[in-house]
Order: sequence, then structure tokens, then C-alpha cells
Amino acid sequence: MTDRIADVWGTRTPHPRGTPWPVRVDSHLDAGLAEADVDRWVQSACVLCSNGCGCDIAVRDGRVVGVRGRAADVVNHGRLGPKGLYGSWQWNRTDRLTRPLVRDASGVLVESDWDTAMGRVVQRSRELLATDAGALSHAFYTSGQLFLEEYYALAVVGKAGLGTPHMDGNTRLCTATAAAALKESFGSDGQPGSYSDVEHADAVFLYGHNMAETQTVLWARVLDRVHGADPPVVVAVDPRTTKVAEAATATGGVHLAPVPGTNQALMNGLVREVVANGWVDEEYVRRHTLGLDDLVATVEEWTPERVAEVCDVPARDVRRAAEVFGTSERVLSTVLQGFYQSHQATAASCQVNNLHLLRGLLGRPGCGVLQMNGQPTAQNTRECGADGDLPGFRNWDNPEHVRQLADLWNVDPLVVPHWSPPTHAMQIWRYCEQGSVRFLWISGTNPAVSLPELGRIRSILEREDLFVVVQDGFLTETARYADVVLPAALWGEKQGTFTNVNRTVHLSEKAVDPPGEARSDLDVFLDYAQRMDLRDRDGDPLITWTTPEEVFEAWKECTRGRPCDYTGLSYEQLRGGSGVPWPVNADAPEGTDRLYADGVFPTDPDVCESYGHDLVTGGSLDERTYRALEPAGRAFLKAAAFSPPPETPSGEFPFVLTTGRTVYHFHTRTKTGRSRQLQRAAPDAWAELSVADAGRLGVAEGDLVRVESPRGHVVVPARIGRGRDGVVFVPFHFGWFDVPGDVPGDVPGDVSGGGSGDGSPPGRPRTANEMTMTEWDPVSKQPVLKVAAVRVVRAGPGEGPAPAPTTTASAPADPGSVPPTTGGPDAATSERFDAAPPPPPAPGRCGPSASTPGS
Ligand SMILES: Nc1nc2c(c(=O)[nH]1)N[C@H]1C(S)=C(S)[C@@H](COP(=O)(O)OP(=O)(O)OC[C@H]3O[C@@H](n4cnc5c(=O)[nH]c(N)nc54)[C@H](O)[C@@H]3O)O[C@H]1N2
Ligand SMILES: Nc1nc2c(c(=O)[nH]1)N[C@H]1C(S)=C(S)[C@@H](COP(=O)(O)OP(=O)(O)OC[C@H]3O[C@@H](n4cnc5c(=O)[nH]c(N)nc54)[C@H](O)[C@@H]3O)O[C@H]1N2
Ligand code: SF4
Ligand SMILES: [Mo]
Repeated sequence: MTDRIADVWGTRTPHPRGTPWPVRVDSHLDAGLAEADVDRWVQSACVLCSNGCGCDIAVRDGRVVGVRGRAADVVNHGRLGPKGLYGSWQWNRTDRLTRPLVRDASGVLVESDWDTAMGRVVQRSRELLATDAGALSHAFYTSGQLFLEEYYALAVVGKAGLGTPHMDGNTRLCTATAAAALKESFGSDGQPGSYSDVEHADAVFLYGHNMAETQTVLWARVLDRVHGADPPVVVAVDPRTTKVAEAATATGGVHLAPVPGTNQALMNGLVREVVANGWVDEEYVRRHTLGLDDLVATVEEWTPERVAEVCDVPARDVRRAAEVFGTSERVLSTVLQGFYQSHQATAASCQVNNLHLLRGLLGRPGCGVLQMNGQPTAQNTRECGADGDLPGFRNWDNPEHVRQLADLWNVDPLVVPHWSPPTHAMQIWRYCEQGSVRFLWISGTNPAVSLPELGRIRSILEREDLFVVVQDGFLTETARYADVVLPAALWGEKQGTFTNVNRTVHLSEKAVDPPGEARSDLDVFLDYAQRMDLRDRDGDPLITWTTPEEVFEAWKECTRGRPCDYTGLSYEQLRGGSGVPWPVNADAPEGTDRLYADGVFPTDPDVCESYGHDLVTGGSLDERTYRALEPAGRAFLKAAAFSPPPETPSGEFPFVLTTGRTVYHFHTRTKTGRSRQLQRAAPDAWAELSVADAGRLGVAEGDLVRVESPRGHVVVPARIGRGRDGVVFVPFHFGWFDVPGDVPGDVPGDVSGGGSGDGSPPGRPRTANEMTMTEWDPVSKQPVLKVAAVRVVRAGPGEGPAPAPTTTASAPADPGSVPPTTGGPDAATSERFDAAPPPPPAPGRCGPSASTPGS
């Protein structure tokens, strides 16, 4: 038994390079229960991050009582992290929404029934469709946390039923840049690499990715290599001293801590060093890429000394990082929010792809790029087109792709929105603000906490002329603003599939009934389609599905011949063993571990998902220009000059604010805040200051500080931490509400308040997004959540040390100064070590490559 709050990654199972990752089965059950007390184990995978760990849900007396990792799963070999163990299920017995709510005549949300609630939704929908604006009055803002079947149904409703281009997900805030960078470099979304590259890599580069806290099981996989024979060298690019950064120092790699907002300068410097030192695989570059000359010219000025000036990192560290990349035979790179949530997000992420292309490090074991996802099902939002893209990675600018979908759905191609790029989330919110979008259906996301510049978002949600539907399992900060609240069944209460970062598809079975009258998102979308009487071009019902499996079968057809080919998969195949990575088809019946072994990329004009963009301006290329490039299956080496972030520290606002996560919470805490163990470990927000900055400001550990940007402020306790000078970090998890219940250490706050009309949430302000800005990357349109200029002042004494965990990046600079974060007896977790590793994957699954359709 271990305490997995205190010991986040669990017991090491070290192993040498090229050998299978050993199995360790983690399980956590309600206090007092043993595995023998469990009635049923129901197959699923964890939905608290993009890692997608295979797990079984423990059911006793019709209730979920715990969770256990699946030994046979290729993703996790039995392991689970703290969120999976303590946060994935305990919420299912707390304050769930059990009935629909509607706003009554006096403006108060009151309990109702499905007929009334859906009646209001349909009535408003019909009224607005009948106006001149038609479908352009409608927008859907969904999630990276529903199931594949739910997204596909939503996409068909929006694109074939109503015909609105205004569809996107919170995936815009999350990993829109992953998709964008993959499209720009390789022609289509889809991860080239695999988690199994960890077993083979000589070096692991993490760019703006705190994997130790955000994909803890993948990090355990890296640690098991680091602690084994032939360990890889780790390189971390992060302004904070994360556990990843510590590993970089410990393995002889390097921790580069650039000033937030300067990634592109650093990346241009790394590319330049690799070229200047002759570390380029010229044969690979000649045969498989386009754009070398432009890239070399663009990076020319970025000597290590110039990088040192702009990024404030030592020039020798830039040289060392480039040397590790340039001289390692097998490099695995991962990229996440430190890169994606910035003003040159796609440009910087493409430079990671460029480094791999320049050295020919793709399509071989140990040579992967993981343009990471964050949310568990974000891959499906993108694949299915619930984010506005066309389903199956089709190109909205390619009439043949549009025709394929119109044929599949039996609708007129003119119905399918393709006359302009899909509307991205930030623009959807702008249209709501301007009053052209008047019907906003929000599912599986909590924008009143997670979007930038919350004062503005509140004023949009409060608009009289905006009809807001919120579909969630809880009465969130956002739900308080809704005209109609629809109670959703959550994970474990419904069936469906989803796909993780390395394309692995899992089936999640229904373990228990949802509470009260809550319904699955799929049932709600299908109900809407039926009540709206959506028809195809022959006048037949557009949608006839009734079960998730029927939707899955229809989705398979939609992917036929596309890079994300699901045609060889079935629910049956996903039962009993491991998840399976796509493409899965006649050529690869067991799935495909890594892409592009043959160096052929889906860049052919008839195949590609996008004709690409100028990375600096975001201007898009048209079909003619793209065809003239004659990509013919070659990848693009895309270049971009560095430009400074939209806001830099100045006299009045002398610090850079950056925001992000802690290991114990997931986003706005609707699930993890309802877990005793997790909420105790990180009960409230804080601000991390460097030792020198705190000294100058006269701030001691735990003192309240006021952190203020031109847009808003928070007042939170200070952690004297280990970040770089001039940078303040605030976690973004903490909205206005705390969960009612027995969590010791809860901050006082008005649980019932909010949305009352005066525009400001109740209690002491602590939500990071009060301060962030409405700016985005020109290509991916992902908002800039990692940089804002702020001032910091001491606001008063605190009540002891800051509520920041000591186990991770938020550890105090002086390790003895704060009591360690532990879980206590109710965090006890069992670890079982199986003698035999899981069977090696079938040949197809680890086979060399996916054939690239059509190229
Ligand atoms: N525990 C936990 N795990 C999660 C989640 C969660 O909420 N909690 N959410 C999931 C989701 S949806 C996502 S998207 C992922 C996110 O996973 P990550 O991207 O790993 O998480 P973040 O903390 O947002 O940001 C990562 C790091 O970026 C650094 N950073 C900030 N500014 C810059 C910069 O300008 N340059 C560079 N190079 N680095 C910078 C921060 O210091 C931070 O350590 O996590 C997933 N996993
Ligand atoms: N400052 C700052 N802001 C950020 C970030 C940052 O790093 N810094 N990160 C951004 C990122 S990467 C992300 S992903 C977003 C996350 O932001 P949000 O998506 O707003 O955060 P969540 O708390 O995950 O909200 C998901 C909601 O869906 C509900 N839900 C869960 N499962 C289901 C389901 O099956 N059906 C339905 N209908 N509802 C469900 C949950 O109860 C919850 O209310 O935040 C973004 N905002
Ligand atoms: S690593 Fe992610 S998917 Fe795995 S248990 Fe943790 S939260 Fe769940
Ligand atoms: Mo995310």
C-alpha cells in the first residue's frame, strides 16, 4: 500500500532501454473495502487527462466504489495517477444535477422536466432559424470530455441539420495548436509518435510540458527509463523548476527556462545550431521535406547569444540542448501548453516538428513527436468535427471532401458549412458579444472559469439577447447564467469510445445508472434532432441512431480511407484487452503504433486536411498556390520570425504572469474538488513568487498578495517558490465555488452566489482568468493564457503557509519551511507487481507504419 498523494508516481519499476515497461496494477477502493467485496468490474479508461489510462470501474450495490488499472492496456500497463485513483469517481455521490432547470418569470433557475426544458430549447431554436440570420444565429461550444459518438452526433446536427459554421470546443483553449502544427508540417492531424517511443529514446525533450503533473502515468514511464540501465537524457523547456526540469538536470540534460512568450526565439536558435553543426540528415531532408532554404534563412540571426538576450537563458545551455538533440540517435519530443497557449503557438510547435524532420527522427522506435492533447477526448472533438473542422480530417476548402460528407449524410453540399473557415471559439464569443449569435449551447465545459478575461465573459453570458443552454453534471459557475440547464450523465454512467494522444481508442462501458433524470449527451443531441425534425434531402429523418454503437458504426464509414481510419474497429474488438491505436483497417487490423515510417506524409492536395498558413500572419494558402508547391507526400519545414508577445512587463505592470496546473486538480475542479484526498492536497489558489522577487516586495510565505493585470486581479496567498525571477505563476483551477461537504481546509466562499447581475463573483477573487487577455495565435486561434503583464503587492498577512502542494513544481524554495503534502490513511492505494509483462503487441500494432491513404 502506498499514499499516492505523497508519492505521486508510485513505486519505480526500472528497466533497460528496448525492454518492455513492466506491469504495476494500481487500485484504490473505498475505505474498508477489498477487491473481494466488489460485485463487478466494468471496463473503461480514465477521463481526467489525455493519457487515457485503461481502467476498470469497481461496482458494489449499484454504486461505483473504486477503480483499478488494466494490466493489459498498452497505455498504462496497469498504472493510474492521483486523479485517476481519487478523482475519477467520488463525485458521483455528491451534489449532482438530477433534473433539468429553466429560468422562471422572475429570472430564477427552477427545477423542471425534460419536455419543458427541451421545449424551450427547440422553441428558441426555431424562432431564430426563422429570422434572416438563420443558422448563423446558432453556436455550439462543446468539450474535450464527451465521447466520440456524442461529438459525431453533434457535428451532424450542426453541419448537416442546421448548417452552422459556429461550432467549436474548449479544445480551442486546449490543443488546437496540436492539430494546427500537425496539419502545417505533415498535412493532417494525427500523432506521428507513440508512447512506446519512451522505451527506446536516448533523449526526451519536453517543450512547455509539465508531464510530471499533467500526464503522471506517462511520466512514471519516463522515470522507469531514467532509473534503469541506459537512461535517456531529459531536456526541459519551462520557466518553472518542475519535476521535469529537475530530471533534466539529474540526467545530464538541460533545463532551459525562457521568459514566457519567447519560445519562438529559442526554437529558431535550436534549429540554427542543428543546421550550423551539420547534424542534419541531408538525404532524409532532400527526399521527404520542402522548405529548407527558407527555414535556414529565417533562423540565421538566432545565434545562441541572440537567444540568450531575448529569452534570458545562458547561451551555453542553448548549445547543450541543441547538441543533445543533434547527436542522439533516438529522440522523443512532447509539446504542450507552455508552447500552445502563446502568441506564436503554431510557429514554435512547428519548429519541434522541424527538428525531427531535419534529423530524420520520425517513424522509428524512439523517434516520436507527441504534439500532446490535454483533455481525454480532445482527439475525437477534432476527428468528428465538433470543433468546426470537417469530420474525418477533411479539408473545408476542398469541394470533393465536402461532397463526400454531403453524400454520406444525404444532404445538399451547400448545407455543409464550407464557404469560409470554421468559426473558432474566440470568434464565437465575439459574435455573442456583438449580438449576431443569439443561441449558445454549451456542453461539457465551464467557460465562466476557463476562458480568458472573465469580466468580459460574464458580461457576455449576462446578455438579455443571448439564449444560453448549459449541459453539465453539476451546477457550475457557467450554469448559473443559463436559460436552460440540462443534467448530463457522466463517465461511468454512459457508454462510448474515445481516443487518447497516441491515437489509442478505448471503449468505456456504462457501470451504473445516472442520478435522477440525468441523460447522456448523446441522448440529448439525438432528442434535439428529433424534436427539431431534422431531415435529409429526401425528406427522411437525418438521424436515425438510437445507441452509441450505431453511431460508432456510422462514424467508421465517415473515416474510410482517411488518416484516422476506424473501419477495422468494433466495440467487440475493444472489449477484454487493450485499447487499439488508429488507423485500424484491412491493412492494419490490429492498429498502428506509429505513423510515417515510409517518410510519406498526407500532404497530397487531394488528401491533406489544410492547404496551410503563413505562420506569422495566419494568412491561409489557397488551393492553387498549394498545388504549385507539389508536396507529393513530402512534409513542410515551416519557418517564422520571432515577434514579442502582445503584452510585456513595463513600469506599471513589471511582472509576467503565467498560469497552469497542479497535479491534484483537473481544470475547474468539478470532479477533483469533490474528492476528499485531492481537495485536501490543494485546497485553494496561490501565487508563486521567486525568492528574490518576494524579498523585494517584502512578502513572506503565506502572505496575501494582490496580483493585478490591466483586466482584473486576484488576492491569494504567496508561495515563495522555485520559479525564475520576474515571473509569477497562478493555477487556473479555482473558480468562485467550493464544493459543499466535508473537505477540511475548504476556503470560505459563498457556494450559492454568482451570476446575480452585478458582474462580480462572490468571495475573495482567486480565479487566474480574471487577469488573462483576449488574444490568440494567428494560425491555431488558441488563446494566449500563458502570458500577461501584472503588478504584485503585499495585501496582508496570511494564515500559515500557502495552500500549494510541496510534492511538485509548487514546492517551496526552502524545503523545510512548509509541512509536506500527504494524503493520510484514506489515500491508501494498492500496487501489485505482476511478474510477467503484458504480451508483446501483435505485429501489426507495433508494425512499421501506416500506409498514407491516397499519397
Ligand atoms: N493534474 C492535471 N493534469 C492535467 C490537467 C489538469 O487540469 N490537471 N489538464 C489536462 C489538460 S486539458 C491539459 S491541456 C494538459 C496541460 O498540461 P501542461 O501543458 O503540462 O500544463 P500547464 O501547467 O498548463 O503548462 C505546462 C507548463 O508550461 C510552462 N510555461 C508557461 N509559460 C511558458 C512559456 O512561455 N514557455 C514555455 N516553454 N513554458 C511555459 C508552465 O510553467 C507549466 O509548467 O494537462 C492535462 N492533464
Ligand atoms: N488561465 C488559464 N486558463 C485555462 C488554461 C490554462 O492553462 N490557464 N487551460 C485551458 C485548457 S487547456 C482547458 S482544457 C480548459 C478547461 O476548461 P473547462 O472545460 O471549462 O474545464 P472543466 O472543469 O474540465 O469543465 C468541464 C465541464 O464539463 C463537465 N463534464 C464532465 N464530463 C461531462 C460529460 O460527459 N458531459 C457533460 N455534459 N459535461 C461533462 C464537468 O462537470 C465540467 O463542468 O481551460 C483552459 N483555461
Ligand atoms: S495519467 Fe491521466 S488518464 Fe492516467 S490516471 Fe492520471 S489522469 Fe487518468
Ligand atoms: Mo486542455
